[in-house]
Amino acid sequence: MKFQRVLVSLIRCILTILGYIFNPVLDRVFSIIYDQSSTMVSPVHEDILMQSATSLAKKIRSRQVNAVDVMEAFIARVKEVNPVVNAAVSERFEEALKEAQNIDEILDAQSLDPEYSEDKKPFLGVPLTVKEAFAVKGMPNTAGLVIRKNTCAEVDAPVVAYLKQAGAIPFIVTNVSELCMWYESANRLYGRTSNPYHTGKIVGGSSGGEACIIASGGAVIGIGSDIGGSIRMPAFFNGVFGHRSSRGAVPNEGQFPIASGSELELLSTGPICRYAEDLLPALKIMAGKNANNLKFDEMVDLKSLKFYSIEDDGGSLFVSTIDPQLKAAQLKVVTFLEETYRVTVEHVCLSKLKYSLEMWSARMSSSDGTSFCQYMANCNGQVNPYLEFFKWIFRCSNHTLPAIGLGLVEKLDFLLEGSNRKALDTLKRLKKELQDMLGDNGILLYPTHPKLAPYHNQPLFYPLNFAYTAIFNALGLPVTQVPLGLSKEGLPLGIQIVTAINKDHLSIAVARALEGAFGGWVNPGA
Ligand SMILES: *[C@@H]1O[C@H](CO)[C@@H](O)[C@H](O)[C@H]1NC(C)=O
Ligand SMILES: CC(=O)N[C@H]1CO[C@H](CO)[C@@H](O)[C@@H]1O
Repeated sequence: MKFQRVLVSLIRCILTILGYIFNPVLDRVFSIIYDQSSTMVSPVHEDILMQSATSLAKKIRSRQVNAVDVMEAFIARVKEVNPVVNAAVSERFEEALKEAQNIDEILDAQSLDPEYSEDKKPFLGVPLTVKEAFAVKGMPNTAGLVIRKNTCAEVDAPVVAYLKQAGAIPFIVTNVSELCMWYESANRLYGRTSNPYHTGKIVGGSSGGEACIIASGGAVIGIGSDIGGSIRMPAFFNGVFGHRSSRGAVPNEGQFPIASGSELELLSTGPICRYAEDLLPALKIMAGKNANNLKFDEMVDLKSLKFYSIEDDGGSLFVSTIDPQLKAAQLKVVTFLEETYRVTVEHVCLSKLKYSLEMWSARMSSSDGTSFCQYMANCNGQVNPYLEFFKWIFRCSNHTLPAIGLGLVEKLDFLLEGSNRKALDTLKRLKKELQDMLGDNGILLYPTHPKLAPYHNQPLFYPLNFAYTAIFNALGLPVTQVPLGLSKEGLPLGIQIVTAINKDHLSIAVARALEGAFGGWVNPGA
C-alpha cells in the first residue's frame, strides 16, 4: 500500500516535470501550424441578431419586427460566417422563410388563434439551430458517419417537435464529432469546425457546431446533448451558455447514436444559447410534460443558497492542470457572490474527484447496449478498429482517429473489469457525499475544462481532459456552463455551476446573475 502510494507520487512528479517541458513545446509547434488570424466580421443586422430568443419572440408578437425579417437576418449571418467556421452542415432556408411568413400572416390577421398565445408559443418565429445528430424531418442525420451520408430523418426528435410547437423554426443543422464521441467537431463527411475567436482552435464537441454558430451570431438558441461534456465543453470553448439537464428531465430520443442500456442514464439533452434569459424557457419547453413536475418556475433567492467552490480535481494523473486564468476567473466569481449576496462560499476538497475518469468510464462500460464498433458500421455488423487504424495511416479510412481509438479502447475494456467495480463503488460514495453537501439548495462551482480552447488536433495529446465535465454525467446532476469573458489571448473563459438533481432552475438563476456581472457572451466580431 505504502509502496504503491510512493510509486504514484513518483509518477505524478515525473509527469508534472515532463508536462512543464512538453506543453510549451507542443503549444509552439501547434501555433506554427494553426496560428492564422481570425476573420470574423461584425454582423450587419445587430438590432435583430444581438437579442435573446425571448426578446425576439416578444417583438415578433407585438409586430415590432416581422418573423421573415428575423429569419432573413440570421440566414444572411450564417452565409457570412459559415465559410470561416464551417459550423452549419445543412440548411432549410426556403422552408424556414415560408414558415416565418406564415407566422407573420397569422399575427397580422384580425383575431388571434388562442393556439398562438404567448403561453403556448413562447419562441414564436425564433430561428432554431439543431445538432445534426438529432432528427429534424427532411434533414441529414448522420452524426458525421460517411456510411450514413444519405440518411435523412423522417420524423422530428421529441425535443425538436416540442420547440417547433413552441413556435421556433429550425433552419440549419450543425456539425458534430464522429458519432458524437470526441471533443473536437470534425469528421470525414463534413470536415472540421473552427472557433470564431481563433479559427486555428477547436470548437469542442460533440455539439461543437451548435455552440460555434451561436457564438458567431448565426443563431441564438440550439439543441445539444451531453454524455461526457458534449454541451458544456463546446459552450465553454465558444463562450456561450450550455445546460446539461438533470438525468431523465428531457427526452433523449430521436438522436443518432442514442446511448443504450445504462449508458442512457449518462446522456442528457439541453439548450445551448447566447443569453442566459433563454435557458429556463428553452429547458421548460424541451422537458415537455416533465416540466410540470420539476417546479422550474419557483422563485430563486440567491441569498438563500449554499455555495461551494472546488478549484481542481485534486490531481488526476492523466488530466491537465487548471490554467491559472481559469482559476483566477473562478475566484472572481467567488468574490462576486460573497460581496453581492453576502453569502459565504465554502472552499471544499473532494478527493474522489481525482478518479472522475475511472468512474465515468466504469459507468459507460457497464452498459450492455450497442458497441461503438457496431455504431461505426451504422449498426450493420461492426468495424474492425485495428484494420481501420492501418487504413488511417495510409489516409484511406472513412473514420477519424479519435473514433478508431475509441473502438480500440473498447476492445481492451475487459482488462478493466476489476477496477471498474472499484470505481463504481467510489462513485456511489461520492454521490452520497455530494448529495449531503448540496442538499436541495446547494450550488457547486467547478471548472468546465482545465485548458482554454486548444489548437485543432491538439486534444489528441490531452484525450482525457473531459474528465471535468464527465463526472457530472456519471453523477446525473444538472450543470450550467457559464461564460466569464475572454482570456488575455482573447479566448473564452467559463465555469460550471452544478446543483442538486431536478434543481436545474437554481444553477440557471446563478448563470443569470453571473451574466449580469461578467458580461456573458462577447461578440467575436467586435
Ligand atoms: C468510404 O465511404 C465511401 C462512401 O460510402 C465508400 O465508397 C468507400 O468505399 C469507403 N472507403 C473505405 C476505405 O471504406
Ligand atoms: C470543410 C468541409 O468539408 N465543409 C463541408 C461542410 O458541409 C457542407 C454541407 O455538406 C459542405 O458543403 C462543406 O464542403
